[in-house]
Amino acid sequence: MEKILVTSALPYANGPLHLGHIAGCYLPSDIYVRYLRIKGKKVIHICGTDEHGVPITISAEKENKTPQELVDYYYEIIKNSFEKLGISFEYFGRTSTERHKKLSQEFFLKIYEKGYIEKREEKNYYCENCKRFLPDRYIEGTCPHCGAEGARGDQCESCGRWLEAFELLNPKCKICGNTPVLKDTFNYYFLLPKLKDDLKKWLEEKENWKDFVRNFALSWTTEGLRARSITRDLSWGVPVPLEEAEGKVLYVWFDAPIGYISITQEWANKNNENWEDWWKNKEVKLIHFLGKDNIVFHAVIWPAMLIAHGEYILPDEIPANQYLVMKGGKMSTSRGMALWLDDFLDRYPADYVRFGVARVLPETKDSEFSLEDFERECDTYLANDIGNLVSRVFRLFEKYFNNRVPEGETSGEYENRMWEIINSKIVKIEKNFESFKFRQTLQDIIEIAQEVNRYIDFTKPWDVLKKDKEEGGKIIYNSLSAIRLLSVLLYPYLPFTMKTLRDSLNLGEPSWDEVKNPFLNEGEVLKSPPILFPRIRGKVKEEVTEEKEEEPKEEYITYEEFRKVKLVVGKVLNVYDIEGADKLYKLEVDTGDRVRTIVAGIREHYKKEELEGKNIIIVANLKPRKIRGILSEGMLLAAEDKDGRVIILTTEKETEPGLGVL
Ligand code: B3M
Ligand code: ZN
Repeated sequence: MEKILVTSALPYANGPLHLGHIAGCYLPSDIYVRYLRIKGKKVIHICGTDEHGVPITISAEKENKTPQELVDYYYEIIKNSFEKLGISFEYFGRTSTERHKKLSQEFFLKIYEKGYIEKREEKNYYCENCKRFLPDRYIEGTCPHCGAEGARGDQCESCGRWLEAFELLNPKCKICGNTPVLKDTFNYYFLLPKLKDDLKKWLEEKENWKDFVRNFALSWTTEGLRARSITRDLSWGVPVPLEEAEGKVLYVWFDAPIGYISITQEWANKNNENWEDWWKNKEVKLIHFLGKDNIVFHAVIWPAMLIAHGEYILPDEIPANQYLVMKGGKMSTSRGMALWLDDFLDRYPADYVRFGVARVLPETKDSEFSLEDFERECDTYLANDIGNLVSRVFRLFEKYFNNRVPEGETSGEYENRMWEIINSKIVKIEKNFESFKFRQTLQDIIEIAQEVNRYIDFTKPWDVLKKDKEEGGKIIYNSLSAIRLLSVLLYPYLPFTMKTLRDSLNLGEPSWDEVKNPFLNEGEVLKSPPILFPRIRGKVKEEVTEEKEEEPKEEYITYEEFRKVKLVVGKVLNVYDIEGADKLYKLEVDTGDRVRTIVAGIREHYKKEELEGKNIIIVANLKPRKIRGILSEGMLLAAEDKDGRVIILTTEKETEPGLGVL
């Protein structure tokens, strides 16, 4: 059986997670591994905290903790948040373990002995005020490539380039703001140019990678490939395993990816598995999920390390994502600017958060997260399209069949149509899951739910069941089976609610066989599920429909649909009677663009002079239609009170005709 080793970038244990992390890496990887498990693949999902390096020591200093205290603290926090969000790792480890230290040192020594690492004398920045060397992130300055301010001594977040501290323009000590001086020291350099040809060849084969990932990596093999320092004068980290190198540790980006292996070892050790069956097995597919600022390290440096080492497999896929931005910029822990995951999990159920983020996954370009869209989409798709579908079907199922699955033909005019549409979507969904297009996949799954709703709207089981139980049972049978299908397809996105739904269908872990054949067993007794997706905004619709259960469901329109309605202010110029129509007036209304004729049924309610000169609200883009031989070019808005009196809507203040209505 195909084995797939999936990793998610190891988050630094220096702060809580934000939605940018989730969108960039952890949600897509979790959707993917859940899909693979449904497909029956042998998969392990490995992650853990990255606990070394300057990001940790800087945060520790800021929070007045030792680095160890800091990573212990954030390891727990991060692990818990992932659990709450339902991110399913086979193992969530950390890089401060003995095992990790040992493996990283072995790795270093092996490629050192093979001649890929070289000691070099050099000058490093030293802060005379703080009396210390200033490795990478302890220095900030202007990026020499893109000119961004606040570029760090190891990388510029703006253009994503890996930097050396000495390249920065106008360098400053991050701790005290002094301009540092250069002082003699030595470091160990990873001789990347030696691996250039192998790397290039390996990358060129990756034709199906996302363009921005492959191109970014390839450009490195042509331009940016030079020897890089992989050690630091720092006391926190994995000590360089050479006597002459006392006081030096490995650069965090050297040891962090090795964490994927050491954490797999940890998992194997605890689960009686053999880690070498994964990392030294050419049959295994290795997939790294990460955000775009980590591409260089995973698509260039890490593969180079692996090639140099020689015993391990190389990544097959790097489905990196771009950034999720809030209005105003990229989220970033170090800049304290973010939508914090834990805040969201306090306010919304985990599946809502997963759904909201999945809708805006930055798969090919940066995407923006807006709270308003998030809430609206949860109500539109989760509460209406999916939640209400389940409740409307179960309501009838319970009432007419006492929850016992009726016999049901699966063919018929409407059934054929529905299943045909569903089946063609499934082909697309499967393909898109395989190629990491989780946003489109979710859209297609929603469209399946909408199709099932349409099927029910057309067939009207609430009417049919009153006259013909068998025919109505058929609609219920097909709808329930489609719901079962949805419970599998949505599982990667909404694991908590789909588990609840599947419990009520007497089903356990989902499997792709159910997608091929979703039909339920006749005679089986199911349980009615609770309301799966209460609305976030406004009243819970389920309560409303409960009362008038045999009515067709109240139709919601989306904001996009509503926006198509063009409402404008119109000024009534003249009002005429229409012969032979004692309820109608013909109005001439100035709508800014022109004078329109509108026929309206308000003659019994208004005198002509009450209307003339009034500002009223017109639906301006309603298709013109003839009423009593007169072409009416719009509709005026009015309210009706309980005695049947009609009251036209006007503007509160005098306005110009043609004003758009918000
Ligand atoms: N800790 C960077 C980050 O959290 C880094 C990833 C390591 S993956 C081996 O963005
Ligand atoms: Zn200083």
